[in-house]
Amino acid sequence: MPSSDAPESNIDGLKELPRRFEVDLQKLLSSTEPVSEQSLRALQAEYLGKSGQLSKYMRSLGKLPPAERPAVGVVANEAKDKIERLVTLQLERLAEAALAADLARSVDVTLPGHGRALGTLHPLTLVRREVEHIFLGLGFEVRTGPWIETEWHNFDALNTPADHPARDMQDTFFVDGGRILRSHTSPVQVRTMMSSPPPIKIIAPGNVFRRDDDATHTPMFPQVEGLYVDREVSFADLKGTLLHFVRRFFGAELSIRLRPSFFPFTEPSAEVDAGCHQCGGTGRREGGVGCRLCKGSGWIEIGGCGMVHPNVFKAVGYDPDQVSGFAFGMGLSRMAMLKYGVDDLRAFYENDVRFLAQFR
Ligand code: 2NL
Repeated sequence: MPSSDAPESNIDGLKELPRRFEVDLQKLLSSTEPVSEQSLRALQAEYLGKSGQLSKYMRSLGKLPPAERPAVGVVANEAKDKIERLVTLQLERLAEAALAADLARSVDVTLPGHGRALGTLHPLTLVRREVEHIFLGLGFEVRTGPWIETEWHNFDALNTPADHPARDMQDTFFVDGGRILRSHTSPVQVRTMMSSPPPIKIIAPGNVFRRDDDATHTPMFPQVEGLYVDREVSFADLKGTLLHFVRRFFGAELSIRLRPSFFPFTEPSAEVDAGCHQCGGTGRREGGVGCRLCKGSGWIEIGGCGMVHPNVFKAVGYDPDQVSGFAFGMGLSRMAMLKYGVDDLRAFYENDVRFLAQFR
């Protein structure tokens, strides 16, 4: 806020300049807004800047008789020095005030720190680890293998003929080079049997791929299969193993039910049901309403199983007259839905942290 109009080229006006600056400075300091380095510099520029007041005096210097010019120059320099000293003084005060405010801040060192929020394991990972843990306790080893497989390891070795519908383009993903995305983890067991002699006692957890995509199917889903091959392995061994697993995984009171079924790679074959955890196997909710989860049946299907087909043993070079074995397979997302009471499969694949953070 310069306090006058275009200055005269007179020495008195020039001498007045620092005092006028001081008046403006006082106005700035007493204004309600806090003084900043920026506002001080702006005021300084009004006086000493290129188009500031001092420059206007200097431009009119040329109109003076040459003899008077040096004296005016001296006054101009004094005015400039005075204003600069005033600005510097205020800047120093600003810095001191900032430091004092900083030092006056009190810090409560007893407050708790800002801990880092830890991530959580995905529910499907938790379920896979739990399944692995239970079978490790029964003497099974965990084996994994490639997602991209040959048709032979995924189908032919598993007694699944070339004209079987599962081998159709509609059902299986075919990739370049005549390979496929494995449709189950059975090829892991096939590879294990081909590379080592019996006995074999393994589970094969991992992702598998099928051309399905709707409310109850995703094109990729995690599975776990198990295989036990030795002399005289029986269907009773299979039942005992599955019952032990279901009771450790879902609850000690539950039973299992095996229903006759068909798989090309097992004979006989069965679907595995576990007692429904929602209604305790009764099929009814409170008030007599039918249980929504098991649709009133009291049973939930968790997978399939059977005795390894002799043709599978022949394909991997085992003698079906010397060994027998059982195998089973289950979908891990289904197991996770049942265990945690999740009613939509897609929740596992949407990566919504509000959902995922519940599994701590
Ligand atoms: C299901 C059914 C099953 C197998 C998988 C198998 C593996 C070999 C030999 C024989 Cl190497 N069988 N696996 C057997 C029966 C059922 O899975 O519903 N899975 C989700």
